Amino acid sequence: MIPKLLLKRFFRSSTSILAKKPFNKESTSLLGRSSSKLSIGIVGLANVGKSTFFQAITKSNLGNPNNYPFATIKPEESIYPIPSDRLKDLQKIFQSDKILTSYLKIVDIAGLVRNASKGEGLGNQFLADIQNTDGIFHIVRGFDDEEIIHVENSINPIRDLEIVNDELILKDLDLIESATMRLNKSLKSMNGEDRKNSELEIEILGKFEELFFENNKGLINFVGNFNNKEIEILNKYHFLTAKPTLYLLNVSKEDYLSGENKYFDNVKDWILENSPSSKLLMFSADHEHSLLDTESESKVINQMVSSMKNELNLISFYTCGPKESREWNIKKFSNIKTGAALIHTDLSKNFINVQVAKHEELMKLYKELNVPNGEELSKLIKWNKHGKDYTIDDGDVIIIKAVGAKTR
Ligand SMILES: Nc1nc2c(ncn2[C@@H]2O[C@H](COP(=O)(O)OP(=O)(O)OP(=O)(O)O)[C@@H](O)[C@H]2O)c(=O)[nH]1
Ligand SMILES: [Mg+2]
Repeated sequence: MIPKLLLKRFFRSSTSILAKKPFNKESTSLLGRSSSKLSIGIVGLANVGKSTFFQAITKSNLGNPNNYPFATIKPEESIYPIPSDRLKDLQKIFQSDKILTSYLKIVDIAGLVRNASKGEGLGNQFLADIQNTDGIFHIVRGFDDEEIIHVENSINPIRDLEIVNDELILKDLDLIESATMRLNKSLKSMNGEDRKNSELEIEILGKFEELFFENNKGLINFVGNFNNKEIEILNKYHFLTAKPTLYLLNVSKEDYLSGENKYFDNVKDWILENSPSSKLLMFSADHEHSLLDTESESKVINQMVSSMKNELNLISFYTCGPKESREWNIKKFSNIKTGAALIHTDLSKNFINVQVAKHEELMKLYKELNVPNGEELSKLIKWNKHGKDYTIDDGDVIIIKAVGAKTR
């Protein structure tokens, strides 16, 4: 398996497999888990500033920043409450006592080294830790500092990107190989529909494997061309390279504040070539860490999180009343009963109908009429009533009516 990939690397084909075998594009399935409680793993080579970043983003003392590789062993988790201007608006409109933000779970993961998939460094365990997350913040070292050990003994972000990319691909190839073996074994005792399904699964896994060999790129790059069945298989195996990834170049304070870094353009070009659907942001773990004790919101961290929320296909809806205004995250295209279940299972079970107003319309009306509060406003606006098949839209403010209960 591994030599084949490396061989392909030397003879990297310029013609993509997609050009030869177009996929059947009819996709409506979304990549990733349908849960709204998603987690983002911080991934990168050992000792590049992952834990420093983790502490900064979660404003916690968890994690274990230290100037030696493999300071982090077990994954550490913390919650990042997502700041929301919409919530602040809604609190004003509905005169809510408090606001409750939505959040993302952030996970600090042990560092990778070259040949991690073959057991080097901390071995294979943290590749499994990455597998358990829904998205990746991929941290790349872009600061020079002789005091800070680099596991490859020099600063070269492109080499580092290639190492991590290869290790994630190799892990996915392992997953494909073991799944294919397992499926082939069980085929012997199968017939009918089950057999057909397993054969199709083996075929799709083979297609994924070929994509790796032909392109040496993560599966996320091909998602737009996959059909529903292929997305289903992609989701079933939690492939590492199918996770939405945001690349974060960790630079010195000075570079961050001046907005210039000598590695940035090359890193951007590498991402364009190898993961064109991913974004790159420059930040300084050191700088963000030094803001830990201040109240100030970090613009770059907010940018990272909202970008990731987007990549994860999450949208937000709101429940508002005098007690609280609350933001809920949910996967795009979810229906109202799924949304109701997030609030309370009974609301979903006993659902009667939902009344919906849009945040933007509420805000417009609020400004135009200059009415003092939401109770008055709710008499003036038209709440649109919908049944159980309603698809939640980003920015919906909702009131659910259920047998024996009502939100707000
Ligand atoms: N100069 C400088 N040092 C940094 C920066 N970010 C992190 N460091 C230092 O780099 C060392 C490693 O940081 P960590 O946050 O522990 O790195 P890590 O990626 O979590 O490391 P492992 O868990 O061992 O993989 C620490 O001594 C940090 O203080 C930075 O932006 N500039
Ligand atoms: Mg660490």
